[in-house]
Order: sequence, then C-alpha cells, then structure tokens
Amino acid sequence: MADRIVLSGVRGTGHHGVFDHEKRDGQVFVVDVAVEADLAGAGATDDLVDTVNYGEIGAQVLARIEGEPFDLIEALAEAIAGDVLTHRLVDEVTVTVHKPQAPVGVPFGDVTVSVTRTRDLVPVVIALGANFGDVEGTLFSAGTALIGCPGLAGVEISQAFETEPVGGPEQPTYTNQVAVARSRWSAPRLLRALHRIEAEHGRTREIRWGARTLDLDLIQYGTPGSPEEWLSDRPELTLPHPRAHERAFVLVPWLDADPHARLRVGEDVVAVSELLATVDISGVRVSDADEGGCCS
Ligand code: A4P
Ligand code: MG
Repeated sequence: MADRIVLSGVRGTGHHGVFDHEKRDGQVFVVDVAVEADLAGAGATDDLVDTVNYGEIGAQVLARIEGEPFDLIEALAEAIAGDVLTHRLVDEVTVTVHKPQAPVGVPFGDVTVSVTRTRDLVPVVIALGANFGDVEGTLFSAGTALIGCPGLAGVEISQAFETEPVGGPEQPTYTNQVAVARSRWSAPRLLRALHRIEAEHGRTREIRWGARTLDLDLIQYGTPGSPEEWLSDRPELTLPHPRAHERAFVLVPWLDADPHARLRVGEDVVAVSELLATVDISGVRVSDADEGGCCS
C-alpha cells in the first residue's frame, strides 16, 4: 500500500457550469485531493523538500476553482489532477470535485466527480552488478524482480558481461548488466524498491565497493533535458549516477540494452557510444553464460 496525503474540503466560489446563470452568478465548489507519493524520505529527514507540500496543492486547487470557468466539473477535476502531477514526488492523484449547489432539478445532497490520474511513464536506467555467491542465479532472479516490479514497465535487460573489479579491495570478477525501463514511480520510490530487491537477495552493506551479492544502481531517471529528468546531488540519491560516465561496466551493457542511449555529464548530454570511446573497455567481455554478440 502506497503512502498517501489527503487534503479534503478545499472550498471556493467558481463560475463553472453549462448554464449562463452559473457562469454569471458563480457557486460553491468543494475539492478533495488524495495524493500517492513515497513519504519514507520525509519520515526519515523531517524535511519539507522530501514531501509534497499540501499548502501548495491547496493553493493550486483554489486557483482552479476561482479561475477560468469550465462547463464541466470533469474538466475542472482533470485540470487539478494535471496541476498536482507536476509535483515530482506524486505518482498518482485522485481528485473529487463536489458541486453541492448544482442545478440538478430535484432535491439532492451533493454531486461529485472523481478522477484518478497517474504520472506519465518516465524512462529509467538501472545497473545490476554481482560478484559474490550464485552470481548467475542472483542476476536472473533480480532481472525477474525488475520485470515484476509494479512501478516499472517495458523492462529490457542487456546481456551479462564479465568485468574486472573497479576500486575497492581485492575481489572476484563482477558480472554486470543494465536494465532500461519506464517508471511509474518517483526516483526515491524506485530507489527504495531497488534496495528492497537487493535485500531480498541477501545484500548487506559492510565494505563500500566491496564484493556483493547484488548491487542495483539507478543510473538515470528521465530523458536528459526533459521536464521529468531527476537531477540531484544528495548523497542518498545522486542523479545521474556520478560515476556512470567513466565506468565501462555500466556503459557497455547499457549500449547493449539501448544503442541510442544518452547520458548527462555535467552540462552536456553525450551519446553512450561516444563515452565508450573515452573509457578502457579491455576488462569487459560478454559473460560465458550469455550467447552471441561482443562488446570489444
Ligand atoms: N545512492 C546515491 N545515489 C544512488 C544511485 N543513483 N543509485 C546511495 C543507487 N544508490 C545511490 O550505495 C551507497 C549509497 O548510495 C546508498 O545508501 C544509496 O542510497 P550502496 O549500493 O550501498 O554501496 P556501493 O554500491 O558500495 O556504493 P556505490 O557508491 O553505489 O558504488 P558503485 O559506484 O556502485 O560501485 N566494478 C565492477 N567491475 N563492477 C561493478 O558493478 N561496482 C562497484 C560499486 C565497484 N566496482 C565495480 C562494480
Ligand atoms: Mg550501489
């Protein structure tokens, strides 16, 4: 069950309606908004930037109630839902518009219209890595978990590549893959789901860059330059992933999954195929477990 914020009974006078007298005289509209968003971050940090500010939502709702008149409360509800979905943590919103003084022609208590809308799917890139335990089985199972993740659609996973370890203590060869997908969830919610999948595969965090049963990194969220692109330099979620552009073990599988892949590097957006020309790919080869194709 997802986290929710509910703001109910936002009230104002508007001029929405099909009849001339409604447009002229106005009447009371009442709006309830229920937002689905990941609130675990806010629960941990106690910081307003990690949640959806219900004050801002209330102001948007009132502006719509008092603003440009619509004929139908369906259209008013749709417009409010669109406004609320511009908040980047919001995954889904249900807007209910009440029109208690509507010209219904019979005695009645209330008339309401409810619409539920979700964010547009956002392209995402996830890197998988493992070098401890049953590596092949873990990566297969993690790929299956990504495909089954309710927050993801259209998951496509690259071939597996064996890669020499980069950084960290002496450790076994890695197997790396990259999944490209589209996300229904905000970046923090998606990262939380990735951490859950890691934990289900026995991942513990003791030595940074040390051997691991499974590492799932969110490399990029949103097409670079698009309004959905998630840029963050916060330690708990840095996007795009700060080291992806210099790591053959990410770039090679990513290009395999998406030949048109592009990554933001600072102010620039660079084709992954171009980035590959700038890194050493000698330690990367198609895994014996995978057939066909080669990167080098
Ligand atoms: N975090 C911040 N941003 C992100 C993000 N975009 N994606 C936070 C995922 N996590 C992100 O991660 C440490 C913290 O980073 C988390 O709390 C998370 O909220 P971690 O997975 O616990 O630790 P880690 O993986 O050891 O650290 P890090 O910095 O993610 O390491 P890297 O950069 O992933 O490097 N060599 C080969 N050949 N193949 C590999 O896969 N992997 C690493 C790990 C080193 N060398 C490797 C490979
Ligand atoms: Mg990691």
